[in-house]
Amino acid sequence: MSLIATSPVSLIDTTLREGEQFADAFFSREQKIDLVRLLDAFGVEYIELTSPAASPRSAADCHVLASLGREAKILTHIRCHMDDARLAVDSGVDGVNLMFGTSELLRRHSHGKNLEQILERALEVIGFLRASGLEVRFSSEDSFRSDLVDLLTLYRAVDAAGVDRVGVADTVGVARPQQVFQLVKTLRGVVGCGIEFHGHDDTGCAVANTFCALEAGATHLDVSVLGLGERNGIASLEGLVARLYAVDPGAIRERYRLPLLPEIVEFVAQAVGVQVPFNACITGSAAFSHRAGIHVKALLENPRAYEILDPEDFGVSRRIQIAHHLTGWNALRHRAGELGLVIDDRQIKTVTRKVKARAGDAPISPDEVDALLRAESALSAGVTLDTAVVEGGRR
Ligand code: HCA
Ligand code: CU
Repeated sequence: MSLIATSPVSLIDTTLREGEQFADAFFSREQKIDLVRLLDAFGVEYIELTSPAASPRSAADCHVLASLGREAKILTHIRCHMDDARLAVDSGVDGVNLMFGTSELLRRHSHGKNLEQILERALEVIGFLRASGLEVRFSSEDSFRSDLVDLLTLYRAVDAAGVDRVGVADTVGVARPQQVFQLVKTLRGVVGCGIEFHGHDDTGCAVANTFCALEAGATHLDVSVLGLGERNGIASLEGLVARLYAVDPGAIRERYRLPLLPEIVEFVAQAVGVQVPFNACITGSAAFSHRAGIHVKALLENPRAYEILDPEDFGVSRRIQIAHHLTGWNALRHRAGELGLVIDDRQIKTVTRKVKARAGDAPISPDEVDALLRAESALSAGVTLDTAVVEGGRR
């Protein structure tokens, strides 16, 4: 049994909280509703929203989104403060993600509180939220630059106070996968509640760090569509889904409606006015594009040779490039088959030589390659291309 099949991992999509903090993001109420519906249909277990304390608009949207029929639980992300907690309860959400800055830097420059004061405040807010019947998570902002003893003291105390989970946040994207593994593993031995991980991508480690947290015993993983968030964001939904699928495709196919993923990514990209990056996992334009002759030869015999993810599971197609000087004859034979052409291997090799020669000097288009294949095929039928076209036209 894989890690994923046996562990009760939940995805917390925070596109509508962390993602709202992305430089160019603006979500209208209608877009928020559509996105909650899409994410819910996809099957994420939780959706996190901006705090109702952030603005009148956030408060109003929180009410509306929490009242939608859905399977996913709705969380709101608030400061560890009674005023914010009251607003969260009033908004009708299922749970609250609380956070407090614990690093020396944040204590000094943000809220100015010491450990005792942080704990006192946390216990008051946690008690209130639990009494109101909400799911509660307590997280320490900037966990990796916080004192380990302070951190564990705090987590132990909030665990004893009955939180559903504690959160580890790599707020500045400084953590390395092994560090994440070690901290979460240590924490796993200290608290009995769930463990959430939230990782920023400043150094390109967000998905790896998030996956390492899972391997070390985390139960809840934060993601956002396209990885949107402060600065260059956090682990992306599509990246983490790819990562999990690579471990256990069956379990992930069963748990999530994978063909919805490209639609969700495109929807969010349009909403915030960005292009889906060409190299985004699963959804980027080049994610299933194959070029080199050696790759294509093996791929055509067995796609698994060069694909760890099956594009069909995500409702997308693989693209075999035929118009490049790296193109091999297997790709062209495959293309001829798609075009329904009668053409033998010797002729395919002739076309391959022509493609390599022409495409070595300047880019050529797939249409030009198709035309070369058609012309060669027409030769074998004993007619010139012009006649073939005319005869085709008469049919
Ligand atoms: C931030 C806060 C946060 C919180 C994460 C969490 C972070 O916007 O700075 O509550 O788990 O990265 O620390 O997103
Ligand atoms: Cu964050």
